[in-house]
Amino acid sequence: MSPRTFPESFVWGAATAAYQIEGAATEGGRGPSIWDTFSRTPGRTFEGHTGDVAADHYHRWREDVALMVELGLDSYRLSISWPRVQPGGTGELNAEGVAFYRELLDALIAEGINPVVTLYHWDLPQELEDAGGWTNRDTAYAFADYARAMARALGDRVEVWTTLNEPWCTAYLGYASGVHAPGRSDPAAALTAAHHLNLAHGLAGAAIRAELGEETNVSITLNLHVTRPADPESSADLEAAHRVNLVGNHVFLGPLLDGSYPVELRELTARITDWSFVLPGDLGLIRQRVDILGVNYYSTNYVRHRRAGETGGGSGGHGAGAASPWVALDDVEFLDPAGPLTAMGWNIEPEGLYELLTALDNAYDGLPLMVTENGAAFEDEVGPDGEVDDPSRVDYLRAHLGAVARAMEDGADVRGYFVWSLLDNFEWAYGYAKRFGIIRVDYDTQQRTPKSSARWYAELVRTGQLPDA
Ligand code: GBH
Repeated sequence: MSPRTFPESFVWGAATAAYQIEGAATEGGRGPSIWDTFSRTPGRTFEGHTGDVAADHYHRWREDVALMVELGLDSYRLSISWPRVQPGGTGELNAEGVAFYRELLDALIAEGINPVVTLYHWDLPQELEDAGGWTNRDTAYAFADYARAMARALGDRVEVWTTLNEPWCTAYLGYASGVHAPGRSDPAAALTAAHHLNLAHGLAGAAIRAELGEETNVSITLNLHVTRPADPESSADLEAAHRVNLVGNHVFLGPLLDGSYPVELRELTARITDWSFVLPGDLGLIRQRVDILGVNYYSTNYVRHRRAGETGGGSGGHGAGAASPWVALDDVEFLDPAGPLTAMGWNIEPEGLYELLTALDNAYDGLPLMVTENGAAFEDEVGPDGEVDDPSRVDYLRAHLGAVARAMEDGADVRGYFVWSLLDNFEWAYGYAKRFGIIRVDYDTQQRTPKSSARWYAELVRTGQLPDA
């Protein structure tokens, strides 16, 4: 097969998130976030790791921008730490925090690197959590105020605003399984949070456009689940996969793009909630024009319907002992992943990305898409001269970019691709034990070393040609 050529306009990028790389948790006037609280609570993260120092990007951002220049990136996807720019989540901005992002964005733009800015990548100001967090409707309004303030402060520097990163994780991992901050396990709270996140997106999109003009690009990034029935012949397993789609995907896609929550979703979850948190007018507020839908993709799920009398089964990667994030799906069993796995234990299925992109293109007729995260953790080994050769990561990226190229050939309007991640970083509950970077970070010295995947990616960015293996 000949190499595939991406269009000239295709955006090549890399992504990070504030809490995962910045460190400086108590510096520059930053307030505490739910991830500070969560990671400092014994037993919540691997060996008690926190983002206190992380990759020290707050102090080393100039060096990190220089690395992006070396890679030749068109774009950099970063997130703003809400508690760094507005410590309590409401009220006065912290000028020092705003200045940090202004300087960073200016440096990127000066190098011709376009910033894609996410306003919320999970680090809610702790004060808002103390008032109920995402279960409190007021949080959605606070988020819109924060979004408006950022549009005002940084608007001329940002081409695409992304409201939320993966509200699935915020709602279900934060409030149902509790493996993410704030660590609650309450299915009703998770569904309430999901709605308030949708509302927050809608209100924020409107606020950004009120501030910067109707034509301003607003996006949201979702981690949509590609779910397969264990037995494709079994109608019960097919129904199980369908329910995962409702609870995992359509709870967001429905209100964002169709203007409603599916009736089936409301029925499925009726034992948990009466959905009275959806107030008249909310669905109109949520359905704003989505200029680009961000898609984060890592892996697929296999599910089967638990037959009567059965209990137990695989943990499906939720973590042994943890509550399930999948509310209202007690009779859906997530199979333990099989086949080639990454260091996260996630299966490697590039075809899932092809299916996801083409399905979105078909369902939403030409909706512009952007792969805002894709990448993998592997057990990187450091060679005798400090070099890191990571052929598994190169294979992963090549295969997934092949899937993106095929989806584009079949008509999907995919505008760009962001590798997760630019740097090794704080992998949430896994702390520093898992490394997703194309650039290695030595956490003792904070030295950065581009891995062989970084050199491979730089060549791809330069040529726009995806080579065969
Ligand atoms: C992304 O989350 C995050 O945006 C990023 O910050 C993070 O570092 C990166 O990926 C790598 O983890 O519960 O059975 O559905 C991805 C989170 C990973 C959540 C796959 C769902 C499947 C397990 N998703 N996971 S399941």
